[in-house]
Amino acid sequence: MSMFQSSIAALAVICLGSPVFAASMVKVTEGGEGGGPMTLSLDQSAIKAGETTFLVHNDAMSEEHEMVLVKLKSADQKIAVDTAKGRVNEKKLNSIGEVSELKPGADGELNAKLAPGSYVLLCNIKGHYQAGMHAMLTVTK
Ligand SMILES: [Cu+2]
Repeated sequence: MSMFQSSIAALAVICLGSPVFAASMVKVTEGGEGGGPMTLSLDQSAIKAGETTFLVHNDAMSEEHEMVLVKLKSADQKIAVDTAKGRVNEKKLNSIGEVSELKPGADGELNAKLAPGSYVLLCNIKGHYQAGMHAMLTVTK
């Protein structure tokens, strides 16, 4: 193979790989210990529609966390918390997917193809939603 041919081959590989780079990536950081305030934060609050990768990190010292991705009917949809259970009722919500049972210090990943709209990311381990573990994400066209 000549130099010319091998550089064409290299270009072809780069072109095939380009859709991967077009996808959005959202970094999600979770934290907080049992009995205290807890956090779920995103590195960006608005992304474009399409393939999206959520990279989730549990920054807690001793607490397990999870991340559930929910599509809302509207940006102002209220999410009811069952206070006796300390959880939201996921069956009443449009759950797109989740990263479950992340050990302290662990990382997880969720891939989803997102349509434009409003989403909420939350941790639904008992008491965690109420302790602050939810964040809004807006997906635009
Ligand atoms: Cu949690």
